[in-house]
Amino acid sequence: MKTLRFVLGDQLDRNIAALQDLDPERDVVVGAEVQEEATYVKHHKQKIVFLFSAMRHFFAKLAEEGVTVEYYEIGAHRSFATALRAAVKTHKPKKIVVTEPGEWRVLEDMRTWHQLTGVPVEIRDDDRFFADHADFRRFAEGRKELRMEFFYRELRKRTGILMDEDGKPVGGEWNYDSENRKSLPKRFTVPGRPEFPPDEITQEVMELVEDRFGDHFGTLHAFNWPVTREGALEALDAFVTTFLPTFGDYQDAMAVGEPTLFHGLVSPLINAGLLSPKEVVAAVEEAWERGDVPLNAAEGFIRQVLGWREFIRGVYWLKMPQYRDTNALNAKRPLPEFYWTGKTKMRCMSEAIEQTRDYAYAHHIQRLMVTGNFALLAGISPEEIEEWYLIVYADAYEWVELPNVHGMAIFADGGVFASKPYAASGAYIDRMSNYCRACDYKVKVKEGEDACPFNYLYWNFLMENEDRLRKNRRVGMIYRTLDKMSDDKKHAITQSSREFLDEICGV
Ligand code: FAD
Ligand code: DLZ
Ligand code: SF4
Repeated sequence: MKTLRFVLGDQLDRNIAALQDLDPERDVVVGAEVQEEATYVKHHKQKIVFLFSAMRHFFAKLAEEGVTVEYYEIGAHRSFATALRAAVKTHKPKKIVVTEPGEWRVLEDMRTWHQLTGVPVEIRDDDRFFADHADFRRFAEGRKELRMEFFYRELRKRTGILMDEDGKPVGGEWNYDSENRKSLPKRFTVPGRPEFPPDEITQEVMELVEDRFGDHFGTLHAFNWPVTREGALEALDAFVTTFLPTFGDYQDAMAVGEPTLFHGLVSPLINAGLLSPKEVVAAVEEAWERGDVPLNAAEGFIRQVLGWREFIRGVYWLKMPQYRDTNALNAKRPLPEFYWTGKTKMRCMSEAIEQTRDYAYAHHIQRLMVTGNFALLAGISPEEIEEWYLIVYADAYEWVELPNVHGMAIFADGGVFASKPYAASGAYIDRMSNYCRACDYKVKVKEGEDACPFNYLYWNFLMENEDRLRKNRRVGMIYRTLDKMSDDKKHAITQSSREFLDEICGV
């Protein structure tokens, strides 16, 4: 029976569910660059170049294998649905097979494809993940609070990853988080990354992206993402060999002019299918078994992929579609213009935003404790800040972006999985970076013109959200400090916050 297998741009894995029983003699594999996907938000130019180029390489390789490929370049079709209809008309398949998409919006669309084409559509589970939806539902059932740590332990036990033979976690602890928070020494060097100069295909895509999506955020001059399976494996190998040994210690650190430090830079590659999360975790575990990397590095990294990545996906599919509509802290301020330009005197913010513009990348602590923390403290509307995160990173897809922003960074879900908002004053950023030494603001000053805005916005946030947060067990302590503050000091905080927010947001 002739089957049409539709593979999306973030499913570029030769073993993706929809291709597992591919009959190269009879079937046709379809891929499509479509206007709707490229513009439903105005993705960073690097994200589109990365994905279109990776798609073109992936489908060309399938064709080299002798598979019949129908690949539509951008311009041919507006949407997945129109591309699919055209492919059905040309190839007249008896059946369509797809892998479930990463986003709710696309799943809803997919569910109409049978009616649209008149051909039965089989939607297969995406088995690239360690856990499926049922696993997470079972985990969540009956729990008042969802915590990553417990899901992570379940997956460790089930997979045997970093487990002793007697069923105990290696090293005796489940989690070495407390050994992942060193600040950087005064002098340190970050090794060079492998280079992936744009080949002919990537160059062509770069031109068309400038031409068609020239008004999108971001620059292309520093584009250095691998766009093939071979390139992705080279990047993984370089990470494990050169960066992973130091990753554990400095996972939460930040430094001026150092956009990537010792991080993996693998999320766009994993999310698009060029690397499988299972092989990435295996490579890291093997490096630890060989004695090449310390346990705090291996566990710290594996916790991110086996723990956070799986857990975040679970939350997304458990809670969607209502999840994105909550606004627990009633945050309404518009996104300040400097999120697009980087033009702000706050050095931590300008560093994070400018590197995001140039590399479509910022690491976790920059996303959470700099741009995310600022949005939380300033009360930026969830819709606006979520769209920003979905636009600006090469790894951004709603399934992973939304819980990270809505739940973790801005607490708009009211604490579905975070026990308290990740709110922090300038002292945290000062401890974890050298940004403050290079900033026009003074991190030790609490209010007034020279004061670090994170300082007064922190207390202002607690005052603005007192009704909601005072009863939170983990925040309650901080309110006791606030209770001891003089009225004059509180007034000065409110005044500084009002003037600052008025200037940057207009409210
Ligand atoms: P490393 O620091 O080397 O970490 C290793 C891997 O762990 C990552 O590649 C990623 O696959 C996984 N990982 C780590 N933390 C998380 C997490 N919280 N959720 C899911 N996976 C995680 N990640 C995305 O892939 N797409 C997003 O759109 C995204 N948006 C985020 C928004 C906010 C506000 C925050 C706080 C985090 C977000 N993350 C997102 C998670 C994390 O910041 C990125 O995965 C990470 O920075 C990618 O860089 P890396 O590969 O160098 O990661
Ligand atoms: C992100 C993206 C972009 C920019 N363009 C395409 C595209 O043209 N064709 C495609 O198949 N996929 C694209 N993607 C990825 C999809 O948006 C992604 O598959 C869905 O969001 C589901 O995760
Ligand atoms: Fe950021 Fe405040 Fe430090 Fe400046 S002083 S870098 S605004 S935390």
